[in-house]
Amino acid sequence: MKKTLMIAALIALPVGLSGCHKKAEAPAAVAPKAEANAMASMAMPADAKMGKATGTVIAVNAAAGTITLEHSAISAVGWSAMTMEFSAKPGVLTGIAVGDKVDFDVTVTGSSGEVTALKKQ
Ligand SMILES: [Cu+2]
Repeated sequence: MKKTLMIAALIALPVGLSGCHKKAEAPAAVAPKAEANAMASMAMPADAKMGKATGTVIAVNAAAGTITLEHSAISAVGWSAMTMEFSAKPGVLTGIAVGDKVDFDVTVTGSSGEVTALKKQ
């Protein structure tokens, strides 16, 4: 019994990581299969999805490899428009400054996104 509880806690851990796209109706860590299918349109932690969007650069941290973007809706990953921080692939932040309007590609895993390509408009 104790072992089962520990496994459940380990499974639940990644789901609890911070992310701006956490939804109020977030699924339980272990959802019944039928319920999981019904939620196929939601971003699931194990599913990496790719999307494209436009945005305005709010902040750049080249040392940390992060960029904050006020981005448009990204329908491919089910995100609405908002301002959030992304991690960025090495190199994509070169020449990018606060205030730039950009087109970017993003890979979303769970509730976090990584900018894989970025180009000024
Ligand atoms: Cu966002």
